[in-house]
Amino acid sequence: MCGRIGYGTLILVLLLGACGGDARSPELQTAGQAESSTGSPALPEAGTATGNGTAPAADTSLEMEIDLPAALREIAALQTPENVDAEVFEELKAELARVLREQAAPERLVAAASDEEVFKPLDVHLRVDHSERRLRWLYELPGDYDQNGEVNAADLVPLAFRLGVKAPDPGGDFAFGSRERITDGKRDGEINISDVSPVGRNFGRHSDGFAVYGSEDLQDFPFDFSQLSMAPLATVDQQGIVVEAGRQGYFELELAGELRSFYWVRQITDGSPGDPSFIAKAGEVLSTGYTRMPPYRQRGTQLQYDAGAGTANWRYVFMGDAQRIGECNVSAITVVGGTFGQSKTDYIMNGRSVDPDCNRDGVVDFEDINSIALLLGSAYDGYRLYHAETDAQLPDGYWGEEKLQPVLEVPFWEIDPLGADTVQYSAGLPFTPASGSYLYLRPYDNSGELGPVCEFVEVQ
Ligand SMILES: [Ca+2]
Ligand SMILES: [Ca+2]
Ligand SMILES: [Ca+2]
Repeated sequence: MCGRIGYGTLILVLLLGACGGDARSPELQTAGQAESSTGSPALPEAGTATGNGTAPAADTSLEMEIDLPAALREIAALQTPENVDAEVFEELKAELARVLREQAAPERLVAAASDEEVFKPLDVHLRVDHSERRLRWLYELPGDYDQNGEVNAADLVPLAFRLGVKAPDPGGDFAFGSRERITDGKRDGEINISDVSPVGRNFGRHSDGFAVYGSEDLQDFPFDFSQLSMAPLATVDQQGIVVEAGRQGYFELELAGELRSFYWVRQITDGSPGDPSFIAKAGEVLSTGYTRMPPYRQRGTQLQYDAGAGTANWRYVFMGDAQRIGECNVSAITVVGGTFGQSKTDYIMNGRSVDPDCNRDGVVDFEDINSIALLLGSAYDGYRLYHAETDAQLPDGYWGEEKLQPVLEVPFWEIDPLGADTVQYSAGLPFTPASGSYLYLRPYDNSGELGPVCEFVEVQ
């Protein structure tokens, strides 16, 4: 649990991306609830793989029964692939047999419990594209080097082909989406005999697929990894994997219905859903094309039309921009650290208006760090104000393509957040909007990106 923390911990957790990212969570009982509340396909019953319905996910891997003689026969029967040195391949086979034998010894189980090679939640590089209504993420099951959804002796073959390959940066990692990333099971930037170990540790494990979750409310994400999760929007079968030659496999889901700000997935292995992935960011999975614009709706602007003054008024809202500087960067945590444990949204710090309650739950705490981690690197340059005469002119949903021309464009820096504890915009409208028409704001970026609509407001 997070609880009270020191400032140094704040930084560490920010870098990890989520509070308690390594925590194990006995969430297996969520499956039945998910089914009853939405009618979504049920996750498989808990504990079917191990007969232990309450064990945390990490422990189930240790309790998985391996038929050692059968596994050793399978390894022995494995033929040396073409173009692989027979001696080297025998060495890999011997190493796998050794890892499995060692693992089968009961006294090794305790040591293995803390072993990093055992299955744990992975960065599946989840990416969302709202305009194309598409969610994409990468496949990985440690030890499943041939990406067929099962860890077994045959996974030595792709390992043998890539022995000796090193990541471009010494000590660095292989790139997301590369086949080498999958094969470097130990995640040390080099493919070598020690990468046999994840095959042994996870021998016999299956990936059944993924459960996909989405919400408009960041509070629904189980940041402490111990809460029961909400019902999945969809489940994606392992058979849906797309594997292109020489690449890490990926999954793609077409997003049906109303789009959400926040998406995450959980891998289902041997009938049990694992910990949630990181929340989806914008951009493509298989390229580096990221957008600066946060893909999450920035709600709570309290946009209003003041008929007497002829102005549109709203407050600046950018979750994660605790400093109110138009972008979310690492120094935002200084604001959270400086107001930690307090319970309002707006503060004056060093004479400036700041906004440390990044997740809008009325208290400044650890979860606000998660919001900052989520939005790190995003920025926008200001707001565009739009006017729709009828609801038929409104964009389709909050992420809909914009067909109207903006009425106003208000750069962020037009308001200096000095002093006032809430950053308020007030902009004169060049016309009088009719009663029953609509006003709405969208954040924009000078590179041409337009963010999701904050809210639609009907003129009274
Ligand atoms: Ca495999
Ligand atoms: Ca390695
Ligand atoms: Ca908060």
